[in-house]
Amino acid sequence: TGQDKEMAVFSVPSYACQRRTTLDNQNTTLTDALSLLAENAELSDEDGRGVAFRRAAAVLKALPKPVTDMAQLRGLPCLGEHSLRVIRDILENGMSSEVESTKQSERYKALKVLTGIFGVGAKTADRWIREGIHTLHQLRDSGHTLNRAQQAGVFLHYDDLNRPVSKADADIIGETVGKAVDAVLPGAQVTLIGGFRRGKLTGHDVDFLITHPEEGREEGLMPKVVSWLESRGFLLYQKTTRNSYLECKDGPARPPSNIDRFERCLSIFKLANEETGGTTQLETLTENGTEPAGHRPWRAVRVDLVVSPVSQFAFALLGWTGSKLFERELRRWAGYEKAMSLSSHALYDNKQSRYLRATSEEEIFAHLGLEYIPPSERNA
Ligand code: TTP
Ligand code: MN
Ligand code: MN
Ligand code: MN
Repeated sequence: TGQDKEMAVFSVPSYACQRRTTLDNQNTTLTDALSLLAENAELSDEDGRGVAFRRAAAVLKALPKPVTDMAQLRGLPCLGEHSLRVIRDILENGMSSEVESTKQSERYKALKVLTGIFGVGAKTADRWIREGIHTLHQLRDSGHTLNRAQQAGVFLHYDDLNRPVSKADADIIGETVGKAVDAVLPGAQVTLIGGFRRGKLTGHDVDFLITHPEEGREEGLMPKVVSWLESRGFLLYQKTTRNSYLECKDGPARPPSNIDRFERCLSIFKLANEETGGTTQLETLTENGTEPAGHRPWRAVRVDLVVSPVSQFAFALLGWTGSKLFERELRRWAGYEKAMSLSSHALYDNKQSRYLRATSEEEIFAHLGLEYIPPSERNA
């Protein structure tokens, strides 16, 4: 029919790492719905379902135009029965009852509130919910002993840490981190990674990768950077984990999981407010009784610092730029299509039984037989 001729037909490769996914998403209604179901599955310890919804959402993010008709989806990869049902509901009825009822459910709402606490993951949240704890008030009244991270997350900085961080804030923090690194190890380099490297305008945290052009000089760097920052009052919280890559049993060969072993620091930064002088916002008390942001000249921001030896820098850069699904798909591609194991430390070729070196992301894509995808197009 004439209508069919007008309708855009899409074609998309199977792996997200073969696609150019910019931030210009033409299907936000559909991808928001699928992402919510993914999040709910992940928070409910159903990772398989979570990944399936993430993959489906990623396919829609890669389409150049809004989907208007189910027929346009014919032949597209990664769209399972369940995801197609959600998409059909939204195209036909303007909404998916599954998404709406998930969003309204007490369990989902409680999971969101509790995992919004720094240091609280799905498992802890689930345990609390089964004890009837659904809100921050109930958590406080429960008498549970919280660890240091969770105390910072609940009592001190809940609202700040759940407010998006802007690129401008990320740049200011980047300058401070740069100063710290330069002071303790001249010549060391700081690179903005994570969502901001992909061009996002806001994020839930700010991520930095630190290295030094001379292999080995980066050893022991993190504690020095952290002391520099701490002594100048830039840190509200920090937990440093040392590099465990060389200690791991099998040696550096094929780290089995996607969890990397770099020296890293999870921190909460104290970011001074940009604006000149007095408070203009009129806030009273925040929902959870912490001091409102408008009454103090700073805000709390989550910052991740990672230190990599220069020999692993390209792998660390690629592994920490994201998106999370893009990373997962790169590893899946490497394993299934190339018989290689990719981590944030190295690329191992199982057929040749050897590591493949790389000093740039471009080289890693080439080793993997993939077209190079720049960070701004890794927003799967
Ligand atoms: P995140 O900071 O969690 O995500 P993001 O920066 O893409 O998004 P947001 O704006 O919400 O902050 O992680 C950044 C990248 O780091 C992501 O690709 C996964 C990777 N990463 C690891 O490799 N190891 C880890 O332990 C963590 C937490 C992240
Ligand atoms: Mn299903
Ligand atoms: Mn991030
Ligand atoms: Mn992070």
